[in-house]
Amino acid sequence: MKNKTPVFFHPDQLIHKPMYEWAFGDKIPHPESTSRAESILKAVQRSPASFEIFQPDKIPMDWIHKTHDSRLVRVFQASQHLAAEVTYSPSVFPKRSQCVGNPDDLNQAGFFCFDSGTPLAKTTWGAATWSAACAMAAGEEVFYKRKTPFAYSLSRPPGHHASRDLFGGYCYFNNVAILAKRLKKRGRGVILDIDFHHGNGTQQIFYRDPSVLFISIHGDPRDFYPYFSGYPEETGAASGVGFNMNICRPRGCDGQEYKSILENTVLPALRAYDPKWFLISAGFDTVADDPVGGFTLSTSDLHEIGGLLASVKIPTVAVQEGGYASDTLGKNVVSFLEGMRSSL
Ligand code: SP5
Ligand code: ZN
Repeated sequence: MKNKTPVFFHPDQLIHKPMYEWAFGDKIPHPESTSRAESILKAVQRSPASFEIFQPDKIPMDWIHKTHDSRLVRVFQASQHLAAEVTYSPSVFPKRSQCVGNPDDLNQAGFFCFDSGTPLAKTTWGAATWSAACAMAAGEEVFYKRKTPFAYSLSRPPGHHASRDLFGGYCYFNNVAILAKRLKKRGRGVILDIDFHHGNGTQQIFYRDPSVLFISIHGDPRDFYPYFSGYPEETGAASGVGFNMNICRPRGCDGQEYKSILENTVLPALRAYDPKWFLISAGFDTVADDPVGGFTLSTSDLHEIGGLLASVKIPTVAVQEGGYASDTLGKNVVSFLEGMRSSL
């Protein structure tokens, strides 16, 4: 591709600073740090011939409400009343059948959340809405203004673990789902999730929907987060049966195996579906040196993977999800994006 690839980012995404997460009793430094986005930005800025960075416009709340329950949205609004220095991780997660949950009372935030790694803060609302705005702006460029066949949303905080009415997995709003809901008017489409973790939130949102094919490749949930979903038997419900595909691999899956999954399983399914749009939940916690994920992909594997995905020649937006090897994250993202550009 000769034209520059637009990249969307807003500086207020950096005001979100989760400090710690609780991991099975241990308090550990939070992996979803601001340095992740900074690493990506720096790497993108180093290739001015390939990329141009833009700030997104604010998005209407309607777009968020098409994906998320208004009570979940209220939890993040209530978080704006927290003191500036407070980060608040819910640690009581009641059984939903036994109570109602008050979204305006942060003591009850655990009702709307499924893990202890996703803290609330005064800044959550601002960062999460800008993160979603980046995905929407990237979509605007590709699918509405039709200026480019491909754009990248530097979304952070990430989104794919957030479902209609639950936050978790470092995710608040499901950025890729918010864009997909808008694109449904243009016909059917595919969301491919290449983050190391199962995209449980995205799966939930489109589970009964035959007009969105969701495919996720991830670490075996018997051993890896999110544990409770991501199994191959989860194929969709009601008229959505057959339009949800989970492909899981054990620890150690390498680039060669990953690429053969794409060539032999994912790309044929994608082409057969004949989508009008293509969204990639682009997580980079699949690389060997990632401190959270368990696969062993390399930077150059990501380049080839980008090339394979762009070979389908469908207008595409890649939305940033996970990826925690902060020193090399920027390089990995650019390698993937350059791989896509090379076959566009
Ligand atoms: C978007 C995304 O990738 N979310 C992943 C959430 C995974 N949370 C649980 C990870 C387990 C914590 N172990 C971290 C070890 C750090 N050395
Ligand atoms: Zn992940």
